[in-house]
Amino acid sequence: MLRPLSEVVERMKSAKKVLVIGHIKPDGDDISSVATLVSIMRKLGKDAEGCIADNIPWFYKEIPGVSLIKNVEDLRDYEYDTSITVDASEISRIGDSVELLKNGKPDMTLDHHKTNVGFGEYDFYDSNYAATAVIVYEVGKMLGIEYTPELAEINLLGIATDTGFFKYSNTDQKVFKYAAELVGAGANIQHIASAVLEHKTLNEIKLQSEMINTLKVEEDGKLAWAYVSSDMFKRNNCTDEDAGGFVSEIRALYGVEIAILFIEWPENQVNVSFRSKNYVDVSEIALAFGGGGHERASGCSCKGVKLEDMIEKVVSKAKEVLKKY
Ligand SMILES: [Mn+2]
Repeated sequence: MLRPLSEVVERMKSAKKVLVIGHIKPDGDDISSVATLVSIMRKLGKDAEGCIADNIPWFYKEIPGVSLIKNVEDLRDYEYDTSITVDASEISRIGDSVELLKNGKPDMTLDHHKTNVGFGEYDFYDSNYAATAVIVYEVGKMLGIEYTPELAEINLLGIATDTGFFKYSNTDQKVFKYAAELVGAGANIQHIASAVLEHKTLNEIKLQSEMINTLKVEEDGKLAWAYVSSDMFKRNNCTDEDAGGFVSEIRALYGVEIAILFIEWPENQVNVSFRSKNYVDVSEIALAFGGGGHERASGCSCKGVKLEDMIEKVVSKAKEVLKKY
C-alpha cells in the first residue's frame, strides 16, 4: 500500500534485522540502492544484508560497498524481521530472491518506476524521482545518517547512472543538489564514471560493430532498431552484459525518437530494451509484452520465442504507438 515516505522511514526505525533486495539484471541504480540502504541500516546499529539474485557486472565492483551484496544461497539462513525491495516495479523483478520472503511479499518497497503497482505492506513509489538512489538518499537524510566518502560514492553511483551521468530528461534540480551534497561528502564522480563508462573490451566493440550491421531505420527516421543474436554473442565470446550500452548508441542517431534493441539471450529468450528521445512513452510498448519501466526507458523479456517473430511483433507495436503522437 502506497504511503508517505516518512511513514515508511518510521517503520524502518523499528526493524532490528533487515534484508534489502534488489532486482535481476541489476543496473547501477539497483546495486547502489541495495548497498546504500544496507550501509544506512548498519550505521543505525541494525543487522542488515543485501541480496541480488543475479550476476553483478564485474565493473561495478570497483565502487566501494558493492562487494557486500550477497546472493540467495548466502542468505537462506538469515533470520531477518524486515524485508525491503528497492528499484523493483513488481515482485517478479526480484527473481529467486522471492524464496527468501515470508508470505511471498516484502514488508517495504522503495521504487521510482512509472509502472509500479505497490506489492509490499509499506510502499513508497513515485516516478518523479530520477532514481531509487535519490529516494534512498532522502531516507538517509530523514534518519540523520552521517555520510562517509565510501557511502557517498555508492549512493551517487545510482543517481549518476539512472540519469545517464546527468543528461537524461529526469535530471532535475534535486538530482544536482543531492549529487553536490554527495560530492561534498567525498564521493568521486570521476571514479564512478571511469568504472561504469570506460571498461569496454575489444570483444565488446566487435560485438557492437555486428549489432550496427543489423540496424534498420523506419518511419521517416523516427524508429530505429537492431539486434544481437545468441550466435553473435558466441562468435565474439561475449554475454548479454556486454551489450548493456548498445541501445543508447541507437538512440544517438539524429532524428530518432524510438530506439529498440533486441537481445537473444539465452537462446530461447528475447530481451528487448526501449528508449525514446523526446516525447514517446515507451513504457506502453514494454507493457504490451509483459514488461515495464519509464517513459524514456523501458524493457521486456519473452521466453520461448523466436528472434524474428519477436522483432516483427514489437516493431509493429512500436509503429502503432508512434502514430499516436
Ligand atoms: Mn532505477
